[in-house]
Amino acid sequence: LALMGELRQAVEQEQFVLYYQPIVRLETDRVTSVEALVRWRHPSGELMLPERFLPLLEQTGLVRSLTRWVVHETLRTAADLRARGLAVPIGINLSVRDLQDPYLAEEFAEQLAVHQASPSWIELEVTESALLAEARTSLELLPRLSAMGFRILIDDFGTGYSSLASLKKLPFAAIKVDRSFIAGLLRDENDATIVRTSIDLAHNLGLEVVAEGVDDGDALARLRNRACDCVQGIYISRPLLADELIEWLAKST
Ligand code: G
Ligand code: G
Ligand code: MN
Ligand code: NA
Repeated sequence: LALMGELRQAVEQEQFVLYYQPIVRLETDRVTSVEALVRWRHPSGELMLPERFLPLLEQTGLVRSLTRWVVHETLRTAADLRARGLAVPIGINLSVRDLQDPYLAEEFAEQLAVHQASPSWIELEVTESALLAEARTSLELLPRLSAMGFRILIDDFGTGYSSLASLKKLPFAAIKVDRSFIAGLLRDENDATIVRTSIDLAHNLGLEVVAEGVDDGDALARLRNRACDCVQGIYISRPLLADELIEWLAKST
C-alpha cells in the first residue's frame, strides 16, 4: 500500500529513467536497434528494476501513464540520435493494459506528430502472455499498428503460449527468444533444442530472430552457427543511459 502511494507519485513526478540496450545484427556486426528499459529512481536513491514495480502498475492501470511517458521519452531520444547522425530504431515494451486501450493507436499517432517522428523510429515489443490475455483486441490492434508502419516483435518468446496460428496470421517482424533459453544454450540439451527449433520456425514463417540475454562469446558463436539474426545482452553492452548510448553508438558506427 505504501508502494502504491509512492508509485502514484512516481508517475505524476516522472521519477523514471530509461536505459537503452544495443542489439547487434550478426550478419553485419552492426547495431540494428536498441531496447528501452525503464527503471524507477526511487526518492530513497535506489534504482528499482521493473520486476519490483511493474506488476503493481499493471494491476492498477497506471502502466498506461508510464507507457505514455516511455513513448514520449523514447521519441525525444530518437530525435536526438537522428540529430547526431546515429539513427537506430528504439524498441519499447507494451503491457496487457496498453493492448486493451482502444485509443492506443491514436495516442501513438499523436505522439509521432508532436515529435515530427516516423513509425520507423520505434519498435513495439509485446509478450506472448499479453497477446493471449487480449486476443480479441490484438487481432484488430496489431494489424492496425503494423499498417501504420510500426515493426512489432514478440518478446520473451517460448515462455508463454504462442499459438502457432497467430505467429503466421499476425504481422510480426521478429521473435525475441527468452533469455532463460539462451542461458542454458551451451549446457542444457533441451534449451539448445528450443533455441534451434525457434530459429527454424521463425525463419520458415518469414520472421527474424533476436536472442536476448547473450552474456558470453561462446553463446554468441553458437547463435551465429544457428543463423540467429540479432543478439542482445551484456556481452554486447549492458543497458546504457542516453548519453552513454550516444557515446557507444558513435564508437561502434
Ligand atoms: O532490463 P530489465 O530486467 O529491467 O527488464 C525486465 C522486463 O521488464 C523486460 O523484459 C520488460 O518486459 C519489462 N520492461 C522493461 N521496461 C519496460 C517498460 O518501459 N514498459 C513495460 N511495460 N515493461 C518494461
Ligand atoms: O524485455 P525483457 O524482459 O526481455 O528485457 C530484457 C531484460 O534482460 C532486462 O531486464 C535486461 O536488464 C536483462 N538483460 C540484458 N542483458 C542481459 C544479459 O546478458 N544477461 C541477463 N541475464 N540479463 C540481461
Ligand atoms: Mn523486451
Ligand atoms: Na524479453
